[in-house]
Amino acid sequence: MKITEVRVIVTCPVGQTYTLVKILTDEGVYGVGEGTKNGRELAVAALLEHHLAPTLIGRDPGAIEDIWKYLYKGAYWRGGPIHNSALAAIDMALWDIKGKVAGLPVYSLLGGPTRRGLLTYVHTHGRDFEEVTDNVLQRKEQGYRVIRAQVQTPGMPGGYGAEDQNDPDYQRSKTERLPYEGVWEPEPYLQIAPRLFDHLRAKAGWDVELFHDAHGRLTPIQAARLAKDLEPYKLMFLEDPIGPEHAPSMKLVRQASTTPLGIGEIISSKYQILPMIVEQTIDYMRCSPMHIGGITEGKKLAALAEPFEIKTAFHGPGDVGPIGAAASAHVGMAIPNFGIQEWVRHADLTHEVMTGGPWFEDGYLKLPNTPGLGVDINEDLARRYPWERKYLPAIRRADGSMHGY
Ligand code: CS2
Ligand code: MG
Repeated sequence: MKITEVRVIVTCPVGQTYTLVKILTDEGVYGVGEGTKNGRELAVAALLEHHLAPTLIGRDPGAIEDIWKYLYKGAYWRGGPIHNSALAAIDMALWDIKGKVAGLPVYSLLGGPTRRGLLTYVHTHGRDFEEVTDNVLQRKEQGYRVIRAQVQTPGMPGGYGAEDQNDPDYQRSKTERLPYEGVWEPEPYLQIAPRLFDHLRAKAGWDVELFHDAHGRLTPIQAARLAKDLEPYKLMFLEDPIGPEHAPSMKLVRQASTTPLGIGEIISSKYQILPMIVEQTIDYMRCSPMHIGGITEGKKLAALAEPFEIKTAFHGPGDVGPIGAAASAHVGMAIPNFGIQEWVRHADLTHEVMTGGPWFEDGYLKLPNTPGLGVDINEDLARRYPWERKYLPAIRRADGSMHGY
C-alpha cells in the first residue's frame, strides 16, 4: 500500500477553526487526523501542506514509527508546538488507516481495551459562588462525576475560565477579531479560589470530585500557597499551577501540600515533561496527543509515566476537535495509567463536519468499536466554513504590564 495524497482541510464550522488531514492510499483506504493549534491553525496547515505532505507520497502508510521519526529528525529543526501538532495529524491518519486495514479499532491495536469507558470531566464557571454552585449541581445531575470549577475574581474581568464577557474590551475583541486584553491580579484570585471550594463543598457535598485550573498564571510560591490553601477541599488535582517552563520549581509547589498536581496542556513533547515525571512532581499529565505528535507519542508518554504512578488527564477543550478527541480516547482506552479525559460536546454542526468519535454516557466517554479511529470528515461541508481569525486572550496586570492568559 502506498500513500497517494495528503489533503489538508481547514474548517471553521462554529467559531473555532480546526486543522485536519486526510491521507489517501492507492488501495482506496484513507485515514483522517487533526493538528489544531488554537490561534495558529494556518501555521500548522502551511507546514503540513507545503513541507510535510510532498515527502509522504509513495510511502508505506503502515510504517508509522519510521514516518514519525523521518518527519521529526529529518526536519533538523525538530519539535515545537506547530511541528508536533502537524506530526500528530499525520500520525493519527496513519493509525486510522492501520486500524481500517486490520478491521480493528485503534485502541485494540494499541493493546486495549483496559476499561469499559473513560472517566471524563466538565468545566463550570460563574460570576459568583451561587452561579458556580448552580452549574456544578446541574452537571452533577447530568451524571458528571468530576467537575472543574472557576469563578470570576471581583473587579478582575480577565480571570481564566470565568472571563467577564460584559467587559467592553471583551466585546470589542470579538467584533474586531483581535486578542482580548483583560485585566487580572494574582492576589484577589489567590484569596477567592479557596473560598469558592469551601462554598462548593458546603453546597455540593463530597460525593463529587472537584478541581480547578490556575492556567499557568502563578509564580512558584503563589502556586505553593494555592495548593496548600486548597488542601482541605481534597481536589482531584490542581491544574497548571505554574507554566511548564518552570519544571524545576514544581518541587517547591509539590512540597507545600498533598493537593495532587496536573500540568502540561501547552507542552509539545515528551522531553519537556520528562523531568516532572522522573522527579514525581506531578500526578497527572495533560499533554494531548494532538499537540505532542499523535497517538504514537501519547502511548509512549503514558508508558514513561506508568512506573511513577502518574496518570493521564489529556487536554480536551473545544479547540481539540472530534478527531483529536478520538485520538486521545483511543490512547486512554489502551493504557493502564489512564486518569481522566477532558471532553466537550461541540456544536451540532461541528459534529456534522467531523462525524463519529467519543460520546458521553453516565459520567464516562464511550468509543465505537468500528475499525480505525471511528471518525470521518464531511469534506463538502467542511469547505463551506473557511478559516476565521481568532485569538486567545492576552492578559495584563492592573498596571498595564503583560501577564499571560
Ligand atoms: C484550558 C483550555 O481546557 C483547559 O484546560 O486550559 O481552555 C485552554 O485555555 C485552551 O485550550 C487554549 O486554547
Ligand atoms: Mg487548562
